[in-house]
Amino acid sequence: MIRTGMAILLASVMPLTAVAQESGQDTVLEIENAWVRALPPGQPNTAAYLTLVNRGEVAVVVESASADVADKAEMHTVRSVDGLMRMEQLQSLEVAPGERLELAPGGTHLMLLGLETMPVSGDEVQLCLQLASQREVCALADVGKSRDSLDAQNHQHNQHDH
Ligand SMILES: [Cu+2]
Repeated sequence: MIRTGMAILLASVMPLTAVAQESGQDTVLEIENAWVRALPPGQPNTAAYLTLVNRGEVAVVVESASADVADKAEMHTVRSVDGLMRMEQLQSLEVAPGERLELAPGGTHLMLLGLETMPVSGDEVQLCLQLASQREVCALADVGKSRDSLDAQNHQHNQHDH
């Protein structure tokens, strides 16, 4: 009898929990300006950059990343060690409420490791971030040699449309 009671209680509680997560804090993490650097063909790894925007009221923690073109993606930052710039893997990345966190060349980035083939300009790469809350946020990243070259391309496209 007690077990039956428990089962009914759980069944009635679980849907409520699911709804609370749906409208929860993590749907407010947005990815902007995602791009992947096109390196010469044959290189096994490259880097991806993006801006994370937390539009919520609580901190969002990114625990891992993935990309559809790479075996794995790591979060890296660049630190100066004895005058040399070294890449260092980050276990997590926290975005404070209201914060815009820019991952850009020379600083924090996503490292795409074990590429099947190097993406080329014009390709799109899907990047996904796995959050501490078990949610995942994904975005399509443009591929180019630099952010400037991508902006120039987009500008040309816009002019062409007119
Ligand atoms: Cu790196």
